[in-house]
Amino acid sequence: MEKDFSVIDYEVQDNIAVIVVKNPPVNALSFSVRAGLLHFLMKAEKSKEVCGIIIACEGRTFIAGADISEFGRKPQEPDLPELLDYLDRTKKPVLAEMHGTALGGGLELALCCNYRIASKNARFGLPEVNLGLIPGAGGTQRLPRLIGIEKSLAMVTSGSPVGSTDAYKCGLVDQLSGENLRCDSLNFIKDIIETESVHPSISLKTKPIVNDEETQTILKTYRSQVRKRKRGFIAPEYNIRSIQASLELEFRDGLKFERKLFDELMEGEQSKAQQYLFFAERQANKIPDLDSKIKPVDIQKVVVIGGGLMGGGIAMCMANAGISVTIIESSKKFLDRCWKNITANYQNTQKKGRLSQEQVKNRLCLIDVSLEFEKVSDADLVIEAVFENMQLKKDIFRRVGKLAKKNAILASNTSALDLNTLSESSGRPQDVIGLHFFSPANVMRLLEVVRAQKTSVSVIYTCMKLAKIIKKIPVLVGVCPGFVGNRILFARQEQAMRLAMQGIDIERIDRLIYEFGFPMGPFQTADLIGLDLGWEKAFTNENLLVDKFCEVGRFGQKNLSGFYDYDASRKATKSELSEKLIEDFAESKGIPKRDYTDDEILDQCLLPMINEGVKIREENVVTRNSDIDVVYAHGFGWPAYRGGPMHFGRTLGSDKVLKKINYYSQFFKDRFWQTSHDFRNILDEK
Ligand code: 3H9
Repeated sequence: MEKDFSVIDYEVQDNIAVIVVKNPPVNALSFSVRAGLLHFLMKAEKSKEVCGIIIACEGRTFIAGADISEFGRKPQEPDLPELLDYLDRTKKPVLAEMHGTALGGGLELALCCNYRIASKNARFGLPEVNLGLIPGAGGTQRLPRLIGIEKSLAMVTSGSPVGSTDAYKCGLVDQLSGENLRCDSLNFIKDIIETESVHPSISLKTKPIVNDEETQTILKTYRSQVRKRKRGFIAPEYNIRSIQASLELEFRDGLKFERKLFDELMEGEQSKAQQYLFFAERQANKIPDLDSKIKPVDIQKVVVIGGGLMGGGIAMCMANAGISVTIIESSKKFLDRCWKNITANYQNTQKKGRLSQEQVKNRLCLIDVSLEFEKVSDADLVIEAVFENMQLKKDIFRRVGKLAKKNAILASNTSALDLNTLSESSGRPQDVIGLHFFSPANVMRLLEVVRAQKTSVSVIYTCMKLAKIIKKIPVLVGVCPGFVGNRILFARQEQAMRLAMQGIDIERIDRLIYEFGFPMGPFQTADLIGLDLGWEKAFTNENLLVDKFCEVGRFGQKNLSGFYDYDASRKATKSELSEKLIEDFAESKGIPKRDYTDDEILDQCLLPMINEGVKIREENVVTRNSDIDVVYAHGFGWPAYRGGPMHFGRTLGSDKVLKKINYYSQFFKDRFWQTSHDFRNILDEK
């Protein structure tokens, strides 16, 4: 293939070769960048005029890593290790000039340079673990040799970047730049050339890293941490193993070992699923057919109606992003409770050291609480977050529709009610949208942005942009009962109840779902959500198992009795009463007992989820299958290393999944097992 060097600029200034990567948006190390860098490094190395080299980037960031979109394809040479090997052996001093985010292969490249300079707001990380990988171009061998084992372990196992102050303190960068990064780089390298005859190279560090008892304890601590926090993920342990190799192996052998682990992970299903989710998350931001002329509205003032747990959490999201917010409540008692909850929440975060006193103060200053409904009139965005009662919400929308200023966005946080009906009651349905936050709203990253029939594209666009500002992962969905997340969850919960009624032990079902990778099983989930959600004594349903639990006052964790019994610390134990309730109910419905293998139980819980996902896609509730997977991975505990229900189903094979669903549909004659005619085509969609 003809080499294209247009992604690199090369110029020589005062005997310094300045090599600039310009591969927007994030200067990923695509084939043309690798080839160009190698070409110009060789040119600089050979040039008699050049005494030193700077590698820098144009645009918003230094190199943010290998080009993930090239993964899975046959690599084109030079590959990254080949390029970095050349860089490592360059005789002339090389300085990495970093701004923005130096990530993955980008940081690995910087570690091959003799020196590193960075702007004050730069960030540095090895986030490969988030893609189910380890750094594959020397990161796990060079980083510990530079900054030690403990910090390296923290970086590779969390995947989180460190800021420039930390990076400077630990020696990851040699100098922080003031106002003019390029000018500082040129001065830095010129000084170095004048004062130093030998330039440091991490690969030539002969002093071994201390491998003493303390180091072994650190390794042990990280191992046990990732086992708990990243249960089921393979990559965190591989990262630790590779860092450990830097203690035990000579540098070049360490590189080979790292590469072997990297290749192994790259071939595996977990990394494929996590890479898929990386792009799925970014795809979810894209609204089809968006008119490029539309500009998002600047949201500066938000009003939240309802200061319960949800409303308070939503207000905190806004304040955390620097947006001023007013919470409106109907009584002083509720307002006081709301304020107390919010302050306690912030104080807890402060106690854990995640926020300073100053930050807490600033955030609280942005939150106002009020009894005056009229305050909606100067808001750019009004979010209704009162409890799920259609009449109450309709009344609120009627009032807000009249009071809110022109072009203000009117949002509902409803999780269950018909948004089309609500939007009509406002008298300005084009301004109405659903913003379905998940509890706790200030923590959970998923946001279902619900488009009603008449919602304007500009309102949707603004809300998708706002979601990013408040650090949420937005997914645009249409109106249907339960939207995407709850609708699919309902399908699994229904079938789990059915299994229990056929005599399958609920602990066994919960264990299997937990072992699949969910944080908890269906019955633990039901107890946590509350069995009385939507239940009213006067309208108890004799066809629902959960209603039988409510009738005897078993509401779940909230009153320490549901499918399980709970002690004061909410530790669950088996409940004989619960078993009896299930058995009696099954008997009254004439449900025969059956036994199933573990695989059959898992199939019965998971297949209805995939099936429901296909129907959701068929009804155009979402734009693409991957949107469903983003909802599931970020809001409903589907293990990221399995990609989400649609990815999982497609990987199993649409034929196989359909065959199994058809098999079970002989026994269960209801909508959860009825499939779309187009099932295979829909599930196979990429
Ligand atoms: C690696 O380096 C392996 C090596 O160790 C060994 C190799 C042998 N590649 O997130 P955004 C695209 S693994 C390709 O919305 P932000 C992204 O898809 C890599 N494309 O922006 C999107 O495209 P579009 C280790 C990439 O400002 C656009 O850039 N590095 C890559 O919110 C904007 O992205 C990582 O894991 C990439 N590496 O955040 C870093 N990165 O506009 C991954 C981004 O078409 N990247 N794109 O949808 C990030 O964490 C964030 O993108 C970043 C910017 C913080 C950089």
